[in-house]
Amino acid sequence: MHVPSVSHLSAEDPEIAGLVEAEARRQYEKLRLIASENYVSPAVLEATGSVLTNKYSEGYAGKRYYEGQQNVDPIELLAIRRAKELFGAEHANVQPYSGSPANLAVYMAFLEPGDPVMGLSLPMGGHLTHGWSVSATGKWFRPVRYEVRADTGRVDMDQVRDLALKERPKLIWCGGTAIPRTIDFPAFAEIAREAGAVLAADVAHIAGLIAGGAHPSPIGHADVVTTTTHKTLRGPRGAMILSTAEHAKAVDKAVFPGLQGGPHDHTTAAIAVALKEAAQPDFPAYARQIVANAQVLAAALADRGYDLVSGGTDNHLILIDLTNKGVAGKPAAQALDRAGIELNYNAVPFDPRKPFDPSGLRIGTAAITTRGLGAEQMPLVAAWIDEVVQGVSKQDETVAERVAGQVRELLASYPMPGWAPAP
Ligand code: DSN
Repeated sequence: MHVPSVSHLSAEDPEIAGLVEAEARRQYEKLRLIASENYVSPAVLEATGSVLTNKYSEGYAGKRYYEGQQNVDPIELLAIRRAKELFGAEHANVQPYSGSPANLAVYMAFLEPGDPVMGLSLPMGGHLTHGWSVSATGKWFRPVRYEVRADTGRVDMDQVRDLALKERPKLIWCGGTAIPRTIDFPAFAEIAREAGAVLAADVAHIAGLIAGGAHPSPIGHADVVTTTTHKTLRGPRGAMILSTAEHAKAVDKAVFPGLQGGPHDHTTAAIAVALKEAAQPDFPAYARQIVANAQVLAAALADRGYDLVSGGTDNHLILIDLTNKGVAGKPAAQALDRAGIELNYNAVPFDPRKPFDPSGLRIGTAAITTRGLGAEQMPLVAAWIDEVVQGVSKQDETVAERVAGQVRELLASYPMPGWAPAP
C-alpha cells in the first residue's frame, strides 16, 4: 500500500513505481540516522506532488513575468508570512531551490567576485559553499577558513576573531554540516561587527530545533540566515533565506533574477505546509526530543568507548572518530547500512585520512524521532552500532544480517509518515 496512492504511476511506469515502492520500504525498514534527513508528513508529500508543478511564476507576488498567478501568489505569500512568524524574521525569501543556491544568493547579494569570505573549514564541519576550494564559492571568492580547537572540538572563537580582523572578510559564515555543539550567534555577530563583515548564519541542520526552541536563534544577530527546509524542519527539499528588512531587496534580487528562474511552486506550497506544522504546539516537544535522543545516544556510545568529537552533543548531531576502534568510517558506514542502520561516513577535525575514506561517522536523530523512537530505545541503537563496528574489525559478516532483522522488528512498531506495508 502506498500512501498517497501511486496507482497512475504503477500503471504508466511500473519500473519507476517499483523503485519508488522499494525506496518507501527501505525507509520503513531502516534506522535512518543521516543527520540531514527526515520523514515529511503526508500533507507535505501531497503538496509536493500537486499540480503546482505545472506552473511558471518567475518574479515575486504581484510582479510576475507570467499570467495565471491567482493561486500561486497567495501560496507564496502564505509561505513567506509563516516563515517570518515562525522565526521572527523581518524578511523571508522562499524561492531558493536548495541550500547551495540559497548560499550562492548570499554571495550574489553582498560580494563581488574575488572578495574575501570566511567560513568553517569543510573537514571541521563547515559546508562546501562556505568557501571550500572545490566549490564555486572557493574558486570565485577568496576563502579564509577558521577551524575547531583540537582540545575541545569546538569552534575556535579566538581564531575567528583574529582571522576576521586580519583578513577583513566581507562575509562571515557561521553554521555547517557537522557541528554537534550550539552555535554562538551573539559572539559571531560581535566579531562580524568589529570586522565590518556581513554575518550569514547557515542553519540548515538546526532550523527545526530553532523553530522548536531547542537551539538559540540567529535572528537579531545575523544579517542573513539561510536554511534548507528538509532537515530538522521536516519540510520538502527546498530552502529559504531570512534577513533583516534592510537586506530584503538585495536578497530578493540575488535569488531572482540574479541566480534562478521560476520558483518551484509545488515546493513553495509544501514549505508553507511544513512551516504551519512547525508552528503547532507539539513541534517544540518534537525538537526537544530530537536533542534528548541525540544526547542519550551520545552518552551510550561514549560508555562503549566511542570517541565523540567535542565529547557529546547539544543538538541532533553526533560525530564519532573511529580511530581508537581501528576501523575507518567508510567500511563501518557500509556495514551499518547492511545492518539496517543508515548514516554517512564523515571527516573528523584534523582527519589524517582522505575525505572519501575518512575516520568518522556522522549520526543524526531527527528522522528516528519523527518515527516515534524515544530515549529508551537509544541504548539499544548504540549497542547495535557497536556490534556492527566490532563485526567490521573482526571481519564477521554475520553481524549485519542479524542486526538488520532486529532493526526491522523494532521499526515495525513505529509507523512511517506517508507509507505503510501492505496488511
Ligand atoms: N548534504 C547536506 C548534509 O548532509 O549535511 C549538506 O549539504
